[in-house]
Amino acid sequence: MTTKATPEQVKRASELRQLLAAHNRQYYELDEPVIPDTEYDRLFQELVALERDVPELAVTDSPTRRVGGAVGSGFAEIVHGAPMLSLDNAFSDQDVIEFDRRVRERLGREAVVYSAEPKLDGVAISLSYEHGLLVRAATRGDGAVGEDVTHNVRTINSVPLKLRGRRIPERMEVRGEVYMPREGFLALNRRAEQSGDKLFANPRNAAAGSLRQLDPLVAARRPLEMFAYGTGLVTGGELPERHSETLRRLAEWGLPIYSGVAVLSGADACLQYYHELSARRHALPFDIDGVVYKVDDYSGQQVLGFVARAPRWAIAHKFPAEERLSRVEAIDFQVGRTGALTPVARLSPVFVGGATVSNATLHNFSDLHRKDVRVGDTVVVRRAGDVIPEIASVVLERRPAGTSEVAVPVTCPVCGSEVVQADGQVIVRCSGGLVCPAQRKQALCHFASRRAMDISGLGDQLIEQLVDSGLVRTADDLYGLDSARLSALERMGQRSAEKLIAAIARSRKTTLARFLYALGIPEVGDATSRLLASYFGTLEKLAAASEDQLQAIPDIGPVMSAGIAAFFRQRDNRTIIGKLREAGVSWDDLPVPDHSNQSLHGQSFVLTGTLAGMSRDEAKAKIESLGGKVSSSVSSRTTYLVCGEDPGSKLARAVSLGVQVLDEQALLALLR
Ligand code: 9MJ
Repeated sequence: MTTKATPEQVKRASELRQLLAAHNRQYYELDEPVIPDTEYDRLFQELVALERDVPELAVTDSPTRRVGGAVGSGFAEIVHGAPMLSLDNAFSDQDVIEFDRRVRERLGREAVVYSAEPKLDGVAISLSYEHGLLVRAATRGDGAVGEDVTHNVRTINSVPLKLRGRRIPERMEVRGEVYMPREGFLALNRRAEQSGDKLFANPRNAAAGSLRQLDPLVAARRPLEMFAYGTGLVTGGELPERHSETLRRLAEWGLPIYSGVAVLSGADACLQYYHELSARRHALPFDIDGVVYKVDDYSGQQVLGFVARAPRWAIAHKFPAEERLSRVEAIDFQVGRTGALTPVARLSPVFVGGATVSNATLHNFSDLHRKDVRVGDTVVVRRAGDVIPEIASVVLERRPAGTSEVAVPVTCPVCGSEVVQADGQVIVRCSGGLVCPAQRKQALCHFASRRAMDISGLGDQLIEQLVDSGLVRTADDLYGLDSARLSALERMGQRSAEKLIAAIARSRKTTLARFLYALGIPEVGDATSRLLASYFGTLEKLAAASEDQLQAIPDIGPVMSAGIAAFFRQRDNRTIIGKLREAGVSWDDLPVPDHSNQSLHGQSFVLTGTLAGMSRDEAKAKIESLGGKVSSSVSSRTTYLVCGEDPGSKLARAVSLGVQVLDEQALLALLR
């Protein structure tokens, strides 16, 4: 029995059709989506469900029956030989298990073999080859008719203009995805930012925008790549009987095929592939948004056929969304260790990238103003991998009336000191220094952190309590704490107080490198701290070094030298260092290298494998202190390859180039 539509359902279906049509146009024709894909999917699924429940709502021009957008102006139309299908989505393991059950039932098989492939997040493309020559390239368009983008696709290096090998069909449509590797995308946006051009929201939009350039010279400068994942109409030749074999054949003919395609039996194996790839996705050089499972044998595919817009023999298993919509409830300013103010958006909690997010960074004020984020805005929140959640963009269409631009604060929100912005710099700083409790708290967190003084049990919350209660003002105060005063703090028992005191006591014995890092000298991270420690050997020598002397050290530039010299000139810093040493913080000084000896000047070293007596950083610092250079790859200009335990491929390369190889003993002899 079919139900009759209620007036509300009729109204909602019409709203959804209009919304989806508008978003389709933004996405496919203008390459400028305003909502995340998941939000689009949600609206789409809502319409699918409505039409399923009330079939009279499923009008023939519903967006649920179409693939993609219309053909944009400026491009010739190309009628696809076989329709370019879209894919149905699975959002959970359960969805995949049900897909597999449906497939098995329809095919009457106990188990089905699938091809599992990463789902590239790019632009679908159809390449027409005639007698092995590329004659046309078209976008998907509406699935039946696409846009002619041959002029641009010809500029993509990975697309063969001529196929090689045997048994190439006379006419063949190759289907695949044009994408932009992440690194190329970031470089493109960096250039756009420098020249004041519009930035692309993500690599997919950048790829789509590049393909739709009318001038192929523009497209040629864009770092586009292509992977092939199937075929359309094929005549005048035969393809194998299985999809996975076709992929292999396409690779033999010179088409780029993703190397991680797997042939798997059953849903469990598919899910395992999915979860493994999901964990590795951010290590790939390009964006993928899920995994595609396809029934591998064409006979099975034929039996299954397709419904409105997607085949029944394939499904796209999507990774959890990395972009979701939320509302900005407030914009606060966080004060960092060096006083830098960072705007932070407080959001209505949203589940994104596998976690609930209620704060998102806006990086700095120029980012905040470029994106023009305001309180009350609906925003796209992005959380990818381990990256801190950020606001990708504002959905301007949903901005409520009466909002205003966020102003740079004139005083520090924590200590009330004046806020300063150096000329031409994006960073806005609180001028309070040690007066500012926020800066002191951050400095203490850094001081106690694992790579600094490594005081276990001294975390953010406890530091907050210690500073607020007045027990600790600067790092040297930590060494004067006793368990009686500590246990007076809320949530602090006698035992944990004693444990903390013991951890603080243990941290007294440290290394010069750790101590330097713990001081939080502007621009000096842990690698630079190690370099400075091995170069100067003692704190006194470093503290007495002039800017010029510092700049003479390899890898230390003018900004860093100025920062280091200024740090040691400051009285407060010298006082705190003195008090820390009085409190018993100590380390063994290192032998001071003789920097007048530049015996390795002009020689280039590459290190491989593990050295027994020193770390790579130490070896690098020693070589550099004698005037030598250390680089990461072997070339004909390399003087020596230093080879430790378990060397990598660099050894073979050095041998083949005739580069002299040194073992650790030989290196030590040279350093002496
Ligand atoms: C992507 N986007 O990587 C398909 N796709 O197959 C793969 N897309 C597809 N297959 C049939 N790997 C229609 C679309």
